[in-house]
Amino acid sequence: MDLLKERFKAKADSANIEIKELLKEHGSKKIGEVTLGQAYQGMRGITGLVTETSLLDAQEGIRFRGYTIPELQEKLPKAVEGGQPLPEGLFYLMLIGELPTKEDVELVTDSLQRRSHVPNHVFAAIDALPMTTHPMTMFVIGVMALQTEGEFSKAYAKGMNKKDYWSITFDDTMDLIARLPRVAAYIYRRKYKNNEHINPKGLLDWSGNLAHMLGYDNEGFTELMRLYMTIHADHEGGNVSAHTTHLVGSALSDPYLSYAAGMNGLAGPLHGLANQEVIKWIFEMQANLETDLPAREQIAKYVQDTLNGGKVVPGYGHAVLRKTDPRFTAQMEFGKKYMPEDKLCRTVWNIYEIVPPILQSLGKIKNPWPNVDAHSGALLVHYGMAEYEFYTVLFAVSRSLGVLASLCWDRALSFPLERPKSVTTESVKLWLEGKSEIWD
Ligand code: CMX
Repeated sequence: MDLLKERFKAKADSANIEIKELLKEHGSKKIGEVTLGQAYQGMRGITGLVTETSLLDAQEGIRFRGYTIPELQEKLPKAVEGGQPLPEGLFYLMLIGELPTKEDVELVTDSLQRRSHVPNHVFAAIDALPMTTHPMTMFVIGVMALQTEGEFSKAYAKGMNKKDYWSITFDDTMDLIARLPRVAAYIYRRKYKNNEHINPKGLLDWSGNLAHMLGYDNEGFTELMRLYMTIHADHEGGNVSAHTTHLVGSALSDPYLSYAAGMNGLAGPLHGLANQEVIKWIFEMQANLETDLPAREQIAKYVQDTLNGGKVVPGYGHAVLRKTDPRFTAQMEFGKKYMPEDKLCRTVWNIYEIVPPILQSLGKIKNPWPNVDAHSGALLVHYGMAEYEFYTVLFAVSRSLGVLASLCWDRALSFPLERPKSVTTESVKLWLEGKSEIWD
């Protein structure tokens, strides 16, 4: 068994004992009550999931195994002195629960390098799609084509013992994460770079190789990819992509099927697709106003027009967060360090000053502050990647780290099939009229 897998097994064994004890003593304690409003309105505020890899605080933002993003930037091993953390280190932290050393990170990188081969039929499946196909559709189809390489479904068909679920999930997870940069880069080069593909460089780190295969072999973009892949990886368990991966995985669908399902959710405009919507919206604003640096009053009017058109301001608001997203702040700091004069970044910073008070004045928005998607596109455009329909694919590659580390934990902790209760409005009315009991 490889060292990473051995360490994971040891952590999972002790967690299993601890959780068993915890449930024996406290399993019947209530952690909340559910209102009718919550059942109808997106289940906000209902605590009903366990996700070990990260925890979101509405005021403070995300913590990965207890560490904030600035702490990760300080403590995780880096490829460049004083640079951005290697996302392999964050994956190690989410999986094992301990900060990795440089050697631990190398363990992850080596394992991903060894597992990164993508068979030709995956490229053929993507090539079969019209060029006009959205990159996220190509990506999910690429992942589904890769499922032929998965071992979990094959082992299940042969009658695998449930004791072994965690082990094969772990192997599939590592293989899948290793292969995603190649699939993503293939889609990018096919759709936007005349089908001219770039071979992987086997000895590069996971994000370095992604930057290389995309065709952006410069230090700034590579460092941006390391930051990008780190901060988009996980956002606790209730968001659409994480929750869907977990839900589908609970049916013992393998990691390929579960992750593909989650990424179909990431492809929605209220979730991960918001990163493309932000840049599209800003490009349209620039074209409309015929300037690449709109004045504050012009931005305010454009925001008002967007709202009057019955549309959301993309990149603003959040279902849980109630302050500026620290993932936005980390990207703003990157921008201020590497491209302080960039006009698109300056526009993003101006929008940050103008949008929150306007949204606040509407009186209905719970969080007028920017989320992760408000900034990411501007940094990519700076390095020449202006093809915004591709952005959600980058988000998806990063998100694999969190949702698949979580899926390993789901199997290691033997989490059962997820199946909450639903009701009909008819049954709600009968219950309100006292004509039926509360549902069991
Ligand atoms: N622009 C305009 N209106 C907004 C808004 C925004 N950015 N954010 C919220 N609202 C509106 C809602 O649409 C809702 O309106 P109605 O009552 O008319 O339906 C009202 O304000 C209350 O919404 P809320 O409780 O504050 O927010 P939700 O939890 O329902 O929704 C989110 C959260 C993210 C879907 C929403 O803020 C939004 O649509 N934002 C823009 C899209 C976006 O940036 N998504 C990315 C989120 C991060 C990610 O997952 O990647």
